[in-house]
Amino acid sequence: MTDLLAARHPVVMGILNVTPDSFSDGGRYADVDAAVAHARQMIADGADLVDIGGESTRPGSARIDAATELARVLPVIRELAAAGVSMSIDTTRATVAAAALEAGVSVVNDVSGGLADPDMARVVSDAGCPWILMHWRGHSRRMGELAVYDDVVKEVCAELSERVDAAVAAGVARDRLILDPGLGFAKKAEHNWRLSAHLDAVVALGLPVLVGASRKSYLGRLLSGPDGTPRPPAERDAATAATSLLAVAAGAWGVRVHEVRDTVDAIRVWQTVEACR
Ligand code: PMM
Repeated sequence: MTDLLAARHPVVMGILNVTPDSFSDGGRYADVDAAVAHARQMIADGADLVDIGGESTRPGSARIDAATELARVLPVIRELAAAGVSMSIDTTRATVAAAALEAGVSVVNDVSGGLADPDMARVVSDAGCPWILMHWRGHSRRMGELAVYDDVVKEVCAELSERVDAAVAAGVARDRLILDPGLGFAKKAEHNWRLSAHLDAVVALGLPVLVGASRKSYLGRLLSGPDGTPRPPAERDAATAATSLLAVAAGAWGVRVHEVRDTVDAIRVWQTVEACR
């Protein structure tokens, strides 16, 4: 997994939500066999790692307890570890991260950037694993009211830098950190678009940057039909591939997507054109 950070990029992370209620794939992979089969398909489609989440972060969603989160993710992690699949754990809880690392996960994807659980830095520094710090202002219930910015790009960069400083102060090696602007988290559509347009500012912070636009509601709104109905999540994959490719072209280290093949294909086209320059 060290290789993943040092060498190969762009990295494509396939999303596996083993939740009954995630906005796009909630309920589809709650069963272990279905989850494992989908993870294997994403790897076959070109994913470099599978991001496993047991708690929905959908705006407005209620929290579950750690035992429920663990009961959802651990059986899937164990099976995928046995199959040699690279995985990250999408959690804000240190206990869940520690158990997932123990079970075979090699990256911690923390949408709270270390803010939700003061123990997370210790778990990550003990493991020496990569830690994705996403820009976050509060749990899903309060996300809407926190989407207030004068200059979203500057503020996201400043708040991410604070999280990096806190992680390093807590003993985590800087070269283990990956940043994520947190599209859709305490952000309105206009904030997401501005962050996409100015991703170079996040990249300029000097750490690998992951971008997760996949199927998010602002894409659905962009693609609304004539009656104003947002395009449903499963029909946002072309827009996801376009947004992900723009991120990679702007210097992102990796992208997090539900439908892996479209994005992998788009990246291959881009790489081929780049190789001709
Ligand atoms: N988005 C979601 C969940 N986890 N993790 C990172 N690092 N970045 C994201 O943008 C992100 C995430 C919400 O989307 P989902 O419900 O489809 O997983």
